[in-house]
Amino acid sequence: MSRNWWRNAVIYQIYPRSFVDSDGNGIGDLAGITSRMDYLAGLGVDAVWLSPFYPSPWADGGYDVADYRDVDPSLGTLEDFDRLVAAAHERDIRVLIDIVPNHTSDQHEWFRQALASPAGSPERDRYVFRDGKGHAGEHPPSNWESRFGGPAWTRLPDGQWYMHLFAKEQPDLNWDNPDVRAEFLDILRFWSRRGVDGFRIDVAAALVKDMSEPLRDVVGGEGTTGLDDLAANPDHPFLDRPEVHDVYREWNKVFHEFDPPRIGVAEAWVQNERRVRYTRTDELQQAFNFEFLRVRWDAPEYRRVVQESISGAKSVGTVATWVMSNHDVVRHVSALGLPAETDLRVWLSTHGTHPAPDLELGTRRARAAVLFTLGLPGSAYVYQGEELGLPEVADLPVEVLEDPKYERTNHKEKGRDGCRVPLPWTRDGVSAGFSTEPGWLPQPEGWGERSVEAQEGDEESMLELYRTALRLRREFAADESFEWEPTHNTGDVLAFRRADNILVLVNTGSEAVPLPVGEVVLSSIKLDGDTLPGNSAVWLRVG
Ligand code: TEU
Repeated sequence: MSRNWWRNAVIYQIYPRSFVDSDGNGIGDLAGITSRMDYLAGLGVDAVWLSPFYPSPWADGGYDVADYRDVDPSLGTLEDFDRLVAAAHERDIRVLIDIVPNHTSDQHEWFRQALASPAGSPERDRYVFRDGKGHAGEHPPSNWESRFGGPAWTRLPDGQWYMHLFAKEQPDLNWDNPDVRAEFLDILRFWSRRGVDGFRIDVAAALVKDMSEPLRDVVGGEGTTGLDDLAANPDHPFLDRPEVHDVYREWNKVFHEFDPPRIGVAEAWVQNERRVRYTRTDELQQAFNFEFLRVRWDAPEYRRVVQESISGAKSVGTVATWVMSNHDVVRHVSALGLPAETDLRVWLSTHGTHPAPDLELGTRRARAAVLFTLGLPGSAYVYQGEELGLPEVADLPVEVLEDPKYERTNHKEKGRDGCRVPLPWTRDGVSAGFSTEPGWLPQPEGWGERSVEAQEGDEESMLELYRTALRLRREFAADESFEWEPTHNTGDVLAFRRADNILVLVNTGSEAVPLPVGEVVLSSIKLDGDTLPGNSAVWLRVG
């Protein structure tokens, strides 16, 4: 197995509860994933990344882990996991798993012990406990806020407060505590020995906090864990501390105890120049590049992002990564069908009705987007269902919502359930082939028309476009060269060369532009004549 497989890999994100259900409980599971390994191989992905499948009370979709060395009974067993890995490896598909080191579930053994132990005890020191401010300690120790809304501190009956950057069921670990550090090294070894090829590291930038007393408040009120705060607070008390890199230097050593070395992918919502530090040669291998989620369908913006991402990655010897969707954001078919200035959170709170997304336009752009991102050098991430062109299900009835964001924001934000609706596999059936039962989230009317069955063999379908693009990409992906093509790379058109003879063109404008001379390898739309229509993309073989 090549040691550098990840440098040009297409990595497919599986949200296990919504992929496919093998045992009829309405919840997707590991055996379900194994049963679709041929589908994944046929799609042509190099690796899968599994979102958490560990025992969990599911207060945050499994990102609240109660036991890092097991499988939640509703999703299977460790033996099922081993079978999944074996089935993937037989087909040359690597397996990455999600590791959640910033916080545990409040049902984790350690947190239960902490609750049962007094203030100042070693059990509490594994988490972030503090006395409150005010004369009876009735105020939180600092102004830090939870990412899901409200204070990042919850008070216990004994008067102490504990910190949680996310839901109160997700207490933050104390990364200054040696037990915590040792525990995660051991967890990495546990899964590496089971054959896992790498890890996606949740909230990678927030592990280490500056807890020197008195705790520093974050400057600027609401939403204090975002990127903007890093701009306002470059020396932020809990985001992107320099000390967090020591953690990844230790992890890197563990990765190299295995052959081939395991890899780590940082989920770090920080600016480009800060993010690249996570991928220095003695740390992690990749970091998600979320810039495409922040700028929408605009060639000049994309040009800037591509330029910065590629040169940033190069400066530390790694490759850029490209992300259009994941389990936390509005599905991009919908996002790209909305006016660019739409605030997607506000849009969600209108149940997706205001403004109404133009799904035809969104789909057309999503087809171009996949030729764009798969045409770029580096590693691309595909979120399950985007290959089917699934839109966001923004009108889920509020009773079924599970995302803690909905409650924590007092129903102001509808949350992330709409991109987690179970996949449609067949035209018919109670849950379009996802399960023999209704899925854990309801699928909208007509979901089966977007299924794998409905698209397979249809040349015009999103699924067949992804399959063809993934197959053809292998011709040039290993060659990391990238060059802008100056004569065409202007205005609404992005134009770049790969591997000397592949020219990628993306037209984000609405007007057709002249098509350069070359042989069409693949286009996002049927081409007639010698122009590239608006909102489309093409790969050309040129001299
Ligand atoms: O997300 C981290 C994170 O910061 C997100 O809140 C992100 O900023 C937001 O969703 C963008 O809209 C990770 C996981 O991907 C997410 O599912 C978890 O809820 C979170 O960590 C806590 O573990």
